[in-house]
Formats: sequence, structure tokens, C-alpha cells
Amino acid sequence: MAIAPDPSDLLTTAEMAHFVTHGYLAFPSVVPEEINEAAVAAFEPTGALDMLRAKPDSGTPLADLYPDPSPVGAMLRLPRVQGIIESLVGLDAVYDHDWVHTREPGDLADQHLHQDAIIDTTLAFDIQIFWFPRAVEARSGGTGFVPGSHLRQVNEFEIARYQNIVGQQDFVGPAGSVVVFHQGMWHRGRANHSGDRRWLYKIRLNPTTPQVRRWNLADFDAVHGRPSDHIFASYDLNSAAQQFRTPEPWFEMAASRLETVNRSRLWRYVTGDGHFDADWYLSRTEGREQLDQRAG
Ligand SMILES: O=C(O)CCC(=O)C(=O)O
Repeated sequence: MAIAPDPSDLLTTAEMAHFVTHGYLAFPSVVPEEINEAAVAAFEPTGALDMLRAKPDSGTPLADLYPDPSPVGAMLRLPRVQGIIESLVGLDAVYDHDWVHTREPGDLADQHLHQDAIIDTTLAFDIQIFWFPRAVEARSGGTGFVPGSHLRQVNEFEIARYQNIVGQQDFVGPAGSVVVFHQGMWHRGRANHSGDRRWLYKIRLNPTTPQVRRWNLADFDAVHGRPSDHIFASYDLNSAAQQFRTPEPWFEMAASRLETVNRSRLWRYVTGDGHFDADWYLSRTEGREQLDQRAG
């Protein structure tokens, strides 16, 4: 039975709005050095041949993953990591798969841009936790990703022909950093110009119960607004509505509204507020759908 995280370890509403808008959250140096180094020592023998490492079965409850002593288990059971998981998919989540990804020193080939798995159309989402047990410098194989791509549904490597996208980022950060991606995030392993192997442990978790208001709600009203504010909701820069209106640098002019709607739909799901709207897009269509139903 999982212990409920301390509220200070949960995400805030502001962080949830960032996740819904951009599809990721980054947490520098959350894993202590002894766990990072134990992980690298455990991953060394199999390295990139991670299929040789003993792994859980898909569907294993999070609470049963990697019992002690295990550096992966120790990372997953850190209070802050438990708080992040609880906020996004719940501690009753189950294991999907995991993998140790290495980028060898001097490997200058970028991996093709992709999103993992196939086209996923549900609002309910998986998370992928990317744990970097060693520091990653610029141009040293940090995972590349495209903020805001998570709601553009594509099939696996069908985006592989895109080389560079305005606003793309490469992970750079200290040892023990964790980045959490929405399952739909477009990403790739990047060229490693350094003299050191780049280590990454990635684990995908599936929710088993609705992902609704599981985070620390202390700032909920400030970010979400009051029910009467939702239509043409706040233009305050910190409000969820204003973030959802804000395009990524790579959005085509005409696509921006579609992404505002995609983000608003996902926000409705995680807040449980079926009336939330950033502007009138969802409300307009739903008004007509109700007329259709009455006519039918
Ligand atoms: O190596 C990386 O940085 C990312 C690899 C990855 O996530 C993948 O192949 O799906």
C-alpha cells in the first residue's frame, strides 16, 4: 500500500498547467548521488543491450517494481518522485516498459525524431520518466524534444524526416535530473560530441484510475480561475487559459487555435471541470452538438 505523498512533494497547479501546455516538466538534481552512481554500476554490465537486464512484466503495479535493494526502485520511491508520479498518473499506476539508453562518446548520429508507441487518441495519458544519473553537458547526447508536440498525434517514426524545429530543446543538466514527458512528446537521442558515455534510464507508467486533481491544489483558483471566469478566462500570464493560448515558436499560424483546444480538452480531463474553455471554441461546438442531439 503506497503512502500518500507529503503535499510539498506533489506538483502545483502551475506545474500541471505547464505540463498540459508544453508536455513536459524538468526537475534538476532530484536523485542523490549515491543512487545515481549505484544505477550506473548496475547498468554497466548490459549497457545498451538492455534487453539482457532483468525486468518486470508489463502491468506490474508501481508499488511492486524493483524491490530493495535496487537503484531504480530507490529512485522511484524518492518522496519527490512519488509526488510527481501521484500528481500525474497516480501511485496506483502500472509498469509499461523501461529501457537504459546510452549515447556513446563520439557517436555523432542523431536518432530520428519520434514519439513512442502508436497513435494514442485518449485524453488519459501515460508518463515517461527520463532519469539522467550523470550530468549532461551541451552537445553531449542529451535527449532532444519538441515542447508542445505531445498533442500532435503521429505514428512513431513518421516524423523522422524533420531535422530541426524552431523551439526544440536538448536536455542539459546536472546528475540526478529527471524529466517527465507526456507519452506523445516528440523526442530523440542526440549526437554525443563529448568523451563520456551518456546514460539515460527511461520508464513508462500507465494510469489505472482517472488523473483528476491529484496534485497540490493550493494554487488551483489562481491558475484555473473561478467557474464564472472560464469563458474568455483570464489573460493573466500565469493563468491556464493564457498559457493554452500561447503558441510554441513552431506552431503554424493557423494551428495555434487547434492547440488551444487540445490543451483545453486535456485540462478539462485533469481538472474534472467539463466547462473549462480558453475562449469560446469548445463551448461553440458543444452548443451545436446539443442541438443535433435534440433534433436526432
Ligand atoms: O537516447 C535518448 O536520449 C532517447 C531515446 C528514447 O527515448 C527512445 O529511443 O525512445
